[in-house]
Amino acid sequence: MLIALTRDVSPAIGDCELTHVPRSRIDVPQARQQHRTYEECLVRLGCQLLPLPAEPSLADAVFIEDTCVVLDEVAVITRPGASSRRSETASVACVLKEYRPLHAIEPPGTIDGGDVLVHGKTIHVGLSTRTNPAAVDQLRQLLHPLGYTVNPVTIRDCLHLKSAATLVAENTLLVNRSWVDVAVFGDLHVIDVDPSEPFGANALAVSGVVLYLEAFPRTRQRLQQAGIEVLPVDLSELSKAEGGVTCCSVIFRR
Ligand code: CIR
Repeated sequence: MLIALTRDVSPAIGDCELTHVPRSRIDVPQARQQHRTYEECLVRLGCQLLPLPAEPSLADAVFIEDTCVVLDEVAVITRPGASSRRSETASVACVLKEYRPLHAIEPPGTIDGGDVLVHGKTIHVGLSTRTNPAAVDQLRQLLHPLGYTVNPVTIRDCLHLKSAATLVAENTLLVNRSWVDVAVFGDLHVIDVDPSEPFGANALAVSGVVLYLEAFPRTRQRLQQAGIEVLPVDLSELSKAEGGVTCCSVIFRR
């Protein structure tokens, strides 16, 4: 059984952090509706929803992926790179302690879950404006005894590693090569985003289906041509806050 941890959209989302997109007005009721539809998709794909209430004063709290890394053996509570987001983790730790032994990244480490790409026992970690080498070292010390290899990855011109690359099948990555060098992933099979859709590398594979933004039809076609089943979802309002499909949930085995 898969659990999908989510958090409702904050009424303050208009004050979100922005790095690579210009600020534009976010329609909060519409963002909420799109988020609910996203949650319904996760339920359709077999997840049991674990929804947290909105954090009225934490603009970015809907992007719950950034607060933790949940593995089969343990959960690691992150220390988000944006100081405005650090208070998001307490409520997540409270819930996750019921499911996993907890660890936490300590200062001076900073890391966002959006930079953490888990592939079996290999954990690729993007060195971004949010994630620093101190956090990578801590992650390695915590997870090496459990048999994980932590691989720091250089990225450029994007927010997180998972803006540049996500897993769409067991050994297949969807990638924007302008933002990450694919050689760092070893011999994984690669599907490139359509050049006209640079933000299209963020996809969420659940139960053999890929949840994917409606906004990127050309890349979606590439996925489908590769035999991948795609479930399109509209998160246009959350995209204005620089969010995608991975960042609105944390999915883990019960
Ligand atoms: C931020 O800048 O932190 C938010 N506005 C967007 C975070 C998106 N997170 C993600 O893709 N993992």
